[in-house]
Order: sequence, then structure tokens, then C-alpha cells
Amino acid sequence: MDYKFLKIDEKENGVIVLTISREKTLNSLNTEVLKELSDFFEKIFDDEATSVIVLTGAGKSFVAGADIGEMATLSATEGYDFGKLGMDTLMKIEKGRKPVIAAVNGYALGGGCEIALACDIRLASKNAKFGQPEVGLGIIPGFGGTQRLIRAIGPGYAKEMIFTAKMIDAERAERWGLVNHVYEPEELLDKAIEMANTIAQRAPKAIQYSKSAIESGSQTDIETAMEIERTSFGLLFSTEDQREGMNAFLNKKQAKFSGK
Ligand code: CO8
Repeated sequence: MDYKFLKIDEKENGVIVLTISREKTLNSLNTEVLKELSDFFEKIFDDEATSVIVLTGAGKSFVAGADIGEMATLSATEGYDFGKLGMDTLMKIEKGRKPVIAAVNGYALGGGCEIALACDIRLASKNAKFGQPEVGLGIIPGFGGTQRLIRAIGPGYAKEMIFTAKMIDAERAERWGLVNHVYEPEELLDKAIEMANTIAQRAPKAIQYSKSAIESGSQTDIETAMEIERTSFGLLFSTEDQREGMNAFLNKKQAKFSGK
């Protein structure tokens, strides 16, 4: 599939920078953009050469939400389908086998905040703004925001964001735990790529299993979660990378992981 609204930039070490580029509406998500994202994330996690994906937006916005122009005239069933397309796309990011880092370079509103929430790690520029403005439009977050936001920052702050529909700045987002780090706008992408490169040096299967243990374990009871961790931990002893990592440590060498 050729992408009209996605720019893919392959960096060293299997790091991919994916830029959502629909600048005239501040990268808002219409059906076309969502279908492209869905297609991209359907394929990228199976690409052996890819290690980490950095997701960002073109221009002054990360993603200013779902496309209000498109949503304005949706029927109930079309609204359902649109919500499902967004939710399914974000699920692919969350469940995907490789880490996705959101580099939030500006507005992350509504569906934009929700796509950042589906990513594994969120970094922001000082001028980033986060918000769930949906109740001001007569709807509620519809790409999983009511669920992921409470898990990320707790019900008190999540309800404040959703009920007031007000934006918060990057500094507050960091204080509330919505983003891990805040950087100057001109250094954000480099910092995200630097983190991606660090992750890319680690054992890929160990990254994959820790992501799935965190995702599945956080949605279940503690005993089941511990069993998920034990199983993943045990399975990794069947990998070449476990032997490589431990031998390298014992021989005081740098490990070279093969992903096997
Ligand atoms: N949808 C469509 N167009 C948009 C959107 C959007 N979300 N955001 C911005 N635009 C357009 C503007 O209409 C404008 O177009 P034009 O130049 O033709 O007038 C252009 O982008 C530039 O925007 P502004 O002139 O408004 O730029 P400002 O810098 O003045 O303001 C803001 C930037 C504050 C981001 C402002 O554009 C804004 O408030 N945008 C809307 C943000 C918003 O409410 N987003 C949430 C949408 S709802 C949502 O995401 C729900 C997700 C779940 C859906 C589930 C479906 C079932």
C-alpha cells in the first residue's frame, strides 16, 4: 500500500520514524489516515529488520484528534465503524511485538492523545499540549481513551481531563505521569531516536516478551499475571540471546544479539 498521509524514515539499528502528515488539519485522523495506520501497524511488527518505531506528527501538531469534519455527519452505525477502526488500529500498536515510542511534538488531542496512550512510551516537546476535548463536542473519547487514560494517570486526573475538556501542557503531563520526559522542541526527535537506539541494542525477544507480559499482566489478577511473567521468563531460556547475554556478561564482553 502506498501511503498518502504517512512518511516512513528508516534509521540505523532498525529504528523507524513514522510521521503522520496531514498538516492542513493538524494531522487529524480521518478514515483514510486510520486505514493507512492500520495497514502500517498490521505489517511492521512482522518485519524482522524493524526494532523500534518512533511515532510523531508533521508540523506543529502531533495529532489534533479525529477529523471533526468527517465525524460531524456520521450516522450511528458509521460512528460505530469509525470508532472500531480507530480502536482496532490502536490495539495493534498496544499488542504489537515491538516497542512504539510517541514523540509528541505539539497538539495531542482527543484521538491524538489516545494514539499516544496506545504507544509504549511517551516523550514530549515543551510546547506539546494534551487533552480529551470530546465532551465539548457532545461525544466521549472513542478510541479507548476512557480506559487507557485511567490506567496511565489514574481516575482523578483522567476524569479531570475528560470532564473539563481542557488542555494540559507538557510540564503538567510529565507531573501526572502521562509522559516520561519533556524536551526542547528541536531535540525531541533526536531524544526519541536515542532511546529507540538504546532499546534496539537489547535482546529483541526479551523486549517482546516483556511488552506482552506488561500488557497482558496489567489487565488481569496478580496470580495470573505472575504466571504470565514466569512463562515468558522460562521461555527465554530457550533463546540464543539468553546464552549470548549471559556469556557476554561473564566474559566481560558486549553482547551481540541476533533476535533468536
Ligand atoms: N478535525 C478536523 N480539522 C481540524 C481538527 C480536527 N480534529 N483540528 C484542527 N483542524 C483544522 C482546523 O479546522 C483548521 O482548518 P482550516 O484552516 O480549514 O480552518 C486547521 O486544522 C488549523 O487549525 P486551527 O486554525 O484551529 O489552528 P489553531 O492553532 O488556531 O488551533 C487547535 C489549534 C487548538 C488544536 C484547534 O484546531 C482545535 O481545537 N482543534 C480541534 C481539537 C479537537 O477537538 N480534537 C478532538 C476531536 S474529537 C476526537 O478526537 C474523538 C476521538 C474518538 C472518535 C471516536 C469516533 C466514534
